[in-house]
Amino acid sequence: KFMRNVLNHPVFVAGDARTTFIDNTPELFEFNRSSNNNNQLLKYIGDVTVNGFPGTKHHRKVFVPDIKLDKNFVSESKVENAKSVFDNGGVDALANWVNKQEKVLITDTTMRDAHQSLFATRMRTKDMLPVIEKYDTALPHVFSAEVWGGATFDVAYRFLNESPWDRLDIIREKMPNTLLQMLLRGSNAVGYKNYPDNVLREFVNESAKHGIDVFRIFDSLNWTDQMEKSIEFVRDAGKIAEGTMCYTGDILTPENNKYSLDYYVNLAKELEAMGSHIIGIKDMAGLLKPNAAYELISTLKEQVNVPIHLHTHDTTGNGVATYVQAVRGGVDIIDVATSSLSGTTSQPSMSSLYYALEGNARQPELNIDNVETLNRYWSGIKPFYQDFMNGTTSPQTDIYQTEMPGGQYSNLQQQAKAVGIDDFEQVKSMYRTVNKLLGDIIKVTPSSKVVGDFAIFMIQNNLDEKSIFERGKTLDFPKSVVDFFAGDLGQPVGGFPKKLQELVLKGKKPITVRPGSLAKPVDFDEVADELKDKIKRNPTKEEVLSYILYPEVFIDYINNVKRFGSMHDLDTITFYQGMREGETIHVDFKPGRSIIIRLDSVSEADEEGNRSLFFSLNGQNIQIIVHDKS
Ligand code: 3PY
Ligand code: ZN
Repeated sequence: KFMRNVLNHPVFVAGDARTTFIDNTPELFEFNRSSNNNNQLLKYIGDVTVNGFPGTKHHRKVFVPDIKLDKNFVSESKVENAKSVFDNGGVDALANWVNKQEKVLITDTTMRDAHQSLFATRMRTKDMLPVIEKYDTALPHVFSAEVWGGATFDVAYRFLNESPWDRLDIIREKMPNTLLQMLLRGSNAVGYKNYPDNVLREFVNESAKHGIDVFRIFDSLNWTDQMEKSIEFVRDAGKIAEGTMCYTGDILTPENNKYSLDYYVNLAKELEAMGSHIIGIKDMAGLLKPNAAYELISTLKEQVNVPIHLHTHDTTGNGVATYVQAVRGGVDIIDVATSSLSGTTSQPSMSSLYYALEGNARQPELNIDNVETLNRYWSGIKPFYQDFMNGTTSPQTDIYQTEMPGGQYSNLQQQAKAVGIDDFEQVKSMYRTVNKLLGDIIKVTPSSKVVGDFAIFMIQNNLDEKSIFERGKTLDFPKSVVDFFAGDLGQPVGGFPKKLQELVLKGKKPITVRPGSLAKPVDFDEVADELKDKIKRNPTKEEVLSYILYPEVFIDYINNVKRFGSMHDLDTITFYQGMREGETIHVDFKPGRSIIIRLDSVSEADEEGNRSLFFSLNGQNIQIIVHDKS
């Protein structure tokens, strides 16, 4: 990669690569860290030390466990697995192969949904690396590893100072023998709003090029019109399209809701007819009860021909029981996470499931010792992320009533606190009321945000299901609620509640067609020019896409990289918490090459609010000045 970067560099191409080339483009020569890189890194450490990292506390003493993954692995030689079948025979061969497996296959969500659902997607690539390097030989029998998509894209840029594309490249390179899976929010891609079709196509193509094999495609209202294009684009890219239905309500009590067994069977058939290679079931809130799982899966297995892939969250505590029944019903693939990053709002535990199926012919094929070894590693890095944990430590059975997705449980709590609402019970109860007011909709990103924003708005304005109709005319509703009623998210099952829609839209006319069909295609060249102006160089295709999806977040990221350089090699404790006086850290930026940084002291702030941090870097004293924002 290094040689490619150098050889493609415009200066090199122009035949102008004298020694200043190295001085002017230090980022290409990382193996020889320049003092500029080191200064940038110290600036970053200084800034976090003085000003903290959003959402973290400054801990006095942090326990850093000694974690090594070098030993204790049973390496399995290359086996026939989902990836090899797909690479050799394509999608159809893979679907046949999955259908033929007696043992249930698993998807490991540890590096995507697990940390998204437990600690706000804050896991850094550095902490994944040791596992990524061992993965192919440690767990060769998994169907796939979910490693990308959902919130990881946004959070990588916004909080981790990482490019999500680079993360994917690293994973793809080190895990060539495992199917890589991503979560795609249908027409919302990895964002929160609709994008024009040509953006979606480009995004799918680039994701495929960077290594995604399986695209789990869902729509937050289960509106298939919104999934059709994504399925088509994934198929065109030669990859695996997993058209997915979000599960809500309870098929065991169909009289209470519109999401009946028939509803899901028809939806699955529609997704199959649209070209889904696999049907996904996304139980984002953990509402699928064990007997319902058996009913749903066994009926789907009779009614559709493609494999069934079940995803649940363990929020209600019944995840493994649900899986055991789904396995009995004939499910082909199920989603689990490493034990230490499983449970509650995350997926059920991989090893618990393994043992729950002891003596069952469908027990997944796993080297359980390797599973435990990897788990010890994950368990060791978990404390790094303690500040981002959502505080849920036990099953939340009230979710059966609120139907709130795992990922939202913690977010909404923060959102409510930020506007002074501490009573989360009140928020949960209002969430339920609002869902009824909206006509009982599917709740998952971004439709779940509509319900959450609306609930907070109701509490802030002292409204209930009656007074909203009396006072609604004079109120400005939250933007997400207006957009929802305007049809910008698509059409909910059974349509909009008309009275409320009129109240919210105040004369604005809602759309009833797919928003993407109205959106003007993006002119990529034009956007590239605009971006070039901002970043003062030619952007790559991926960068243009990132800018289209998250314009401000992306520019902030570029500015941060300019200011602080790459933080890839910095340990996670220092990344989030900076250093304490007297502390020494090692930054290993290449095997066998490291720098040693000690923070000797931090001065009081001067009149302008600046503090001096006295570091020693490989024995050399360096002073860094940081503005104290407090
Ligand atoms: C996402 O869209 O990020 C989700 O995980 C929804 O459940
Ligand atoms: Zn999920």
